Amino acid sequence: MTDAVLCGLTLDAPRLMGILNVTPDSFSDGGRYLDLDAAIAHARAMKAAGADLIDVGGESTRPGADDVPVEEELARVILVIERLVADGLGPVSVDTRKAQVMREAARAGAGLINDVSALTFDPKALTAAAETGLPIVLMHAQGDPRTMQKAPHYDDVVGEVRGFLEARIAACEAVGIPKAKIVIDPGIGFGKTLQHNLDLLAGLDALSALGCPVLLGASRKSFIAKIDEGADADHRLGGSLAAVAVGLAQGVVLYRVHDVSQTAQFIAVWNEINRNRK
Ligand code: PT1
Repeated sequence: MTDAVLCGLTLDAPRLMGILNVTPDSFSDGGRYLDLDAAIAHARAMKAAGADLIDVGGESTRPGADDVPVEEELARVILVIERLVADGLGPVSVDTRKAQVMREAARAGAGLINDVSALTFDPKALTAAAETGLPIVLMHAQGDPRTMQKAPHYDDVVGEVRGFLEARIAACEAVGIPKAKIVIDPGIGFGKTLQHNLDLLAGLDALSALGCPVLLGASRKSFIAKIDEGADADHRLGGSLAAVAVGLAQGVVLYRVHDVSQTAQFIAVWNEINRNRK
């Protein structure tokens, strides 16, 4: 744990980022207005269940996903962010790789930028992120979402992810984003085989050594179904909690999750058991 503060959250205990996807594949059809109400209701439920912040994403970045035009992404996320903030459901993070979305989300009240490309996808993103003054999550990915699972390769996955994140921290510092505003993330499932994901989960300590809080996003990801063969996405809670457990053991402070109440309970009990053991 650290004494760091991030968009108003003290990181002296594990924190939960509840996932709010506002993409057509997660909110089927129906009008924007309906999507907005459903999104707000889901965020409210996650906050009530123990989420410390809500991560709003209008671009799917799971394997095979296509790029979304910026106007479409803005149409999906900006009203949602405004409503969340207005309804007191913040802090809100915006899951985006695009400079314009970062700027408009900041204006709408977002308190954190979460970029799965670590500000490398959009050449304007580094400057845009710096100008918002917001804290930023830098995540490692190999390749882009559409093709990243084709043939992931590393000689030393932990060393390469650590080296990449170290270089991105330096790039942020060079444009005036202080290290105190940076969170790092190994990018579970982003251009990684099962073995790469397992090596990263075993090597989270090596990332913490960079001196920034670590965020872990393993919730319901497909590596779980490679171990529990074929488990579909809404039957991966056990595996998701196993990943949280290795994170807790290595000082990870932020968890990006779908199943907020179950994860909050898992962390509370894990903490009590370990406190009593010490
Ligand atoms: C993540 C993350 C994210 N994951 C951060 N942001 C996604 N900071 C979106 C699969 O293998 O880990 N950290 N934003 C979702 N991406 C994926 C990737 C979803 C892989 C599913 C898989 O199933």
